[in-house]
Amino acid sequence: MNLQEESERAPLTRKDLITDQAVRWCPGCGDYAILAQMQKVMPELGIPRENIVFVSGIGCSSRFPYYMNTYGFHTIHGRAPAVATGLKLARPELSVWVVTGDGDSLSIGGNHLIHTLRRNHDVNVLLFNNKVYGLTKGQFSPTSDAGMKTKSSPNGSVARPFQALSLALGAEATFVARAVDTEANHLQEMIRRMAHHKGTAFLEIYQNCPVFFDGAYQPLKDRQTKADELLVLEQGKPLVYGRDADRVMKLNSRKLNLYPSRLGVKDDGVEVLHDEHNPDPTLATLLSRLGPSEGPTPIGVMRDVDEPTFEEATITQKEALLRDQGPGTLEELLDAGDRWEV
Ligand SMILES: Cc1ncc(C[n+]2csc(CCOP(=O)(O)OP(=O)(O)O)c2C)c(N)n1
Ligand code: SF4
Repeated sequence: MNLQEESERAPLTRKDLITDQAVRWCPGCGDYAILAQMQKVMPELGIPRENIVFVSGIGCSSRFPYYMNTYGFHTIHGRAPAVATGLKLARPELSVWVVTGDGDSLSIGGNHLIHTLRRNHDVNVLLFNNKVYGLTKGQFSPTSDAGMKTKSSPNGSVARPFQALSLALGAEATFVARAVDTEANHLQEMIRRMAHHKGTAFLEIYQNCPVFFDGAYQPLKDRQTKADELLVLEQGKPLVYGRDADRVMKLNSRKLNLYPSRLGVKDDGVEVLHDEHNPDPTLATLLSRLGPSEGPTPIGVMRDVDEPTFEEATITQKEALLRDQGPGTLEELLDAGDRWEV
């Protein structure tokens, strides 16, 4: 039975998406949890398997396409967005997913990522952020905390870390969200949401590398602390968090920042309602700047706005040119314009 017949016959199940490849991640790696949630959600989306493609760069996370029983490309370091966006332009009917690490996408691939986000290609980008280079054995990455000691920074990294979501919002990405590998239901919901978004959907997943930077996100995961450390964003709701749901992030309009306060307490700040559909990315950017020293860490959708995709714009332009000028030939194209002999 070929893939086409198979997809017409029965809806996909989680099992259909598991490959016969031995999974080569270390025991306890956060990548397993992300793979499991992807294999769970994908069948619900109702996309035929032959229309799904996972594209990765280089790194531990970039082994992902081997483990998804769909089409896939394991490409070169940092270049997954280039392959994925070319593929989507040539075959707009495909569901295209990029899997990348913090080193892969923010260091060598930084430029490719920025322009994918800026152009609003209709692809889904999953950034597994473990704050370290896993595959090459634990060097610091663009998201490593300042002062972090690694084999390549034995005296502590002196660089200021990148905030991946601020970068995405700076490029005015149309869908920007964050999840944590161990928050299974929330992660599933984020995968569903991004799959339904038209345009570049960017999801940063906090992923634990137990071998080279174990516990990078422990306060966000620990049962004792996570209610006070995580701010779960909900559309139209105030930025309330804490185990007693009595803390709130308020906007200080003088300093233009968000700061932790208590519900019911009167001070200089104002409570804001979260609006992921706000076309202005300013408030989403303030959220993306929060981290352990400023208050809780937001997870969920920071921005989800509707804008034309690069594919739509390109296809519309091509159709208009074909209507006005006809199909033309390669010879006509080569003979057109200025020519000179060297
Ligand atoms: C052109 C090139 N430069 C450098 C490397 C070495 N290299 C392989 S993976 C990697 C970083 C991977 O880190 P990250 O993207 O954070 O992924 P992880 O392994 O943590 O999932 C580097 C520098 C390479 N493979 N190719
Ligand atoms: S080195 Fe880290 S990121 Fe890579 S497979 Fe092992 S635990 Fe996972």
